[in-house]
Amino acid sequence: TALAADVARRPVRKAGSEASGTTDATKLRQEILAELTYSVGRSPETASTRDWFVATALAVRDRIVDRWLLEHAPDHARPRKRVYYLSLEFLIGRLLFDALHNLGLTDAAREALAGLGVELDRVREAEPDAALGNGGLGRLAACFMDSMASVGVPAFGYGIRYDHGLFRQGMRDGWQQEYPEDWLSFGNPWEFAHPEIDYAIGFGGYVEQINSGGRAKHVWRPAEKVDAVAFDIPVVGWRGKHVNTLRLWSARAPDPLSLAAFNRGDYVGALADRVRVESISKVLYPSDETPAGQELRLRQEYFFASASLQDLVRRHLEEHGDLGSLPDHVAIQLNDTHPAIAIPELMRILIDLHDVPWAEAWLITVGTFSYTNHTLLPEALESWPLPLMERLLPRHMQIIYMINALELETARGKRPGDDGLLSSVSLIDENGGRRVRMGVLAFIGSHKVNGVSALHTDLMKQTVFRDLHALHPDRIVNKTNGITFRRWLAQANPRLTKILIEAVGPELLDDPERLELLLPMADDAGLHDALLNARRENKVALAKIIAERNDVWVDPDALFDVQIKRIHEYKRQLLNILETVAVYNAIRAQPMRAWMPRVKIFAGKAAASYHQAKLIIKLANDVARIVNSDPTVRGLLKVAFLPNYNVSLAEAIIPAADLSEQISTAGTEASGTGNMKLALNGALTIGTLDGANVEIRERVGDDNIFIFGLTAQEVQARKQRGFNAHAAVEASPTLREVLDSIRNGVFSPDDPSRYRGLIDGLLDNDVFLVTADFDAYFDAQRSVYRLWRDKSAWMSASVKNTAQVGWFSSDRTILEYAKEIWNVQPSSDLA
Ligand code: B1N
Repeated sequence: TALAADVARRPVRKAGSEASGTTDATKLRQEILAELTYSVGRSPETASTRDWFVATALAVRDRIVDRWLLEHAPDHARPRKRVYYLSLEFLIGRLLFDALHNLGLTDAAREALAGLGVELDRVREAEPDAALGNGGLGRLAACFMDSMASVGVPAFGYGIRYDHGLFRQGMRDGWQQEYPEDWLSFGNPWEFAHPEIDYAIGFGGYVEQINSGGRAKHVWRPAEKVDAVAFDIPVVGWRGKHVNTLRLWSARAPDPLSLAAFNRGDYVGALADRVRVESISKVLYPSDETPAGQELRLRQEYFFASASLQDLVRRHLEEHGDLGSLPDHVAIQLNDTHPAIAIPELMRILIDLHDVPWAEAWLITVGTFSYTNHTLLPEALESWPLPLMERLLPRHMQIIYMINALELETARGKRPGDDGLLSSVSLIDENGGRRVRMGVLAFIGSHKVNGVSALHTDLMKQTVFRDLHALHPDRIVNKTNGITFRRWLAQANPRLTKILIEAVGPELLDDPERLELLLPMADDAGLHDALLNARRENKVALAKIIAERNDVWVDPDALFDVQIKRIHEYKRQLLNILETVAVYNAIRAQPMRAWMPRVKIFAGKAAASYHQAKLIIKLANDVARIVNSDPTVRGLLKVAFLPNYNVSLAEAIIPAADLSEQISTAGTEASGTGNMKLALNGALTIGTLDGANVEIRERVGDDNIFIFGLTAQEVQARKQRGFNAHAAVEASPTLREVLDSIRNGVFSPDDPSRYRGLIDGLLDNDVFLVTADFDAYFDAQRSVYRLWRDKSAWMSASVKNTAQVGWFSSDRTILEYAKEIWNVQPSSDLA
């Protein structure tokens, strides 16, 4: 088209060439001013920090758009195979520094704004966090978007544009309070609304069988329709070479209001339908590895899966004409089972709408999809009641039955007479109310299924997917998670980054494995000094945040011991609190010993309905209040639970951490990614042999990590034997004293019985083996102290951590997916 040709001819603005530093700043300054004037409608004299943020974001966005349009121009070149990353969560956080850093414009923007009397760092803080995710799973999707654009994998991320992201966490009296989050209230300068890109999404109704030329055809007649409208966020990769798209769907009612009701004077009723329909994209489910289970959640899943499939099928037909070649040009990655309904949806599109025969449709489907599993916790495995599925998605349910029948037939052929196998690989769970198992659906509808760390992938094969693995032995593969170093090193920790670049060269930014060049300098006193200074500045900055938010003063020279992640029993924040109390008791018993000053820092949200997790938050806050105000302790031990953990707070805590707590019960944490971020920034890990900790240890070496506790195998064996917490407590006087003091109300004098249930429950049924691992953990913490005393030994271990975790870059992870799952060529591989 003429437009496309015009776009292709347009010169692409150069991003951040080093030589043009000042001119870049001058130009950017003019562009920011123009945006402030003509897009925001403000003068520099009256502009608020938020106005400056919007103007800056718009100016930076303009620089991304030319390249974006060019890459998406229909006649740009033969389109390469594309990846579609389907995820109910994208925990992207703030975007300004991502864009500036990747375009090489951070310094220019600082200078440009300074020239306008505005400080870039204040502008940065004016951006709300996009918290469209709960934790690791959502943040992984965000890191992957950055890496796909950086290594040049053409990709779309597909998700939901929630009006309200994860709730804001407040504390009242030490109890978590949930408040609505409102990231869109001042608009979103990064997004492009595309009201013209919309798809009808059906729900309910019935399936009609019609005879079409002697063949039975199924036509789904939904009772209800919702429109899915596209909002696009451009995702620019490192050095601005590629721009991908994050396309988020928003629900819109086909009929905005009932005029009949309105004219009757029923103003609420006039909008009722619209409110109900649009509730689909209202709010993110805050449950993380705890079941959501409600109908609205299933509606969200189908809504975004269907919109995304309609969109990519339309694009494919425009470009290639027929659907038989779909697997050659399209790879769809399912981020957990949340979008797994896309599998029967593609089958429906192929069979019902495009008359593809079943067998061919199934080959196309399996060739196109792949699925990532993120958890083995039984309560987190999705399944939907049959009656709900039949009511909401009657045609999909028919297709699921058919898939199941054919799969069971194959299984029977391979293992005649093995009924146990048949019931375990069935799509329908017959125990306790019939339900559709989304994990089985995702598994059999995919050509590859991956776990997120080596240990997790092994456990998948041995436990949840044991029988499916036996039937499809080549399907399960491992793809150990990764993190984008651009955000988690360069942007979050500029002080450390500067030192690292001085030590190993600026090529580090393109190739993180160059960090290994640090190894020969691991004992260099000059390097240690530089690193200590940088770390201390980061700790002073964090101490300021702790003072502001918690009204607690902490000593930047103390050991900062951090556990930051969702609050969950399997992650064992409780184990950490018990050790804190043990140290407290020890200080009180011998106040005059030479105690190492230490700060225990916690942050994380609990699912609103997860009472035990919320009680653990309260306990951390109760312990903090008693310990922090005890004159005997004299500040040698401080405890701070920082409220409202999010991506931005993580960016402040991680560069200031000395010790990283990764202490989940072995076999429960699929991978972890905070563990990687902290090790990269030079914190030493205290952790179990769980998830990616295992691979971190392999890389940094046993001497530079504090590993303790039962292994996954031992945990399994202990549970089989029937673990008795009472015996473990009897064997440990320290633990006994700790549990007694909490149980008896030492930390809850206002309500002495507050923790009786918690402690009795632990003794009764210690599901996550907190008591079994306590002594080993306590001892490991003593080894931490011994190393901390020797500053140069500690710093040497810290350098060896940073130096040897380059492999955990999400660029590496994405290159593995591209090669072994998606069969796409990253442009960084192209000649
Ligand atoms: O996914 C991360 C891993 O690093 C973590 O170990 C893992 O716990 C996390 C239901 C989940 N697993 N499952 C979820 C999230 C939301 C939800 O509604 C489950 N999150 C993980 C990345 O691989």
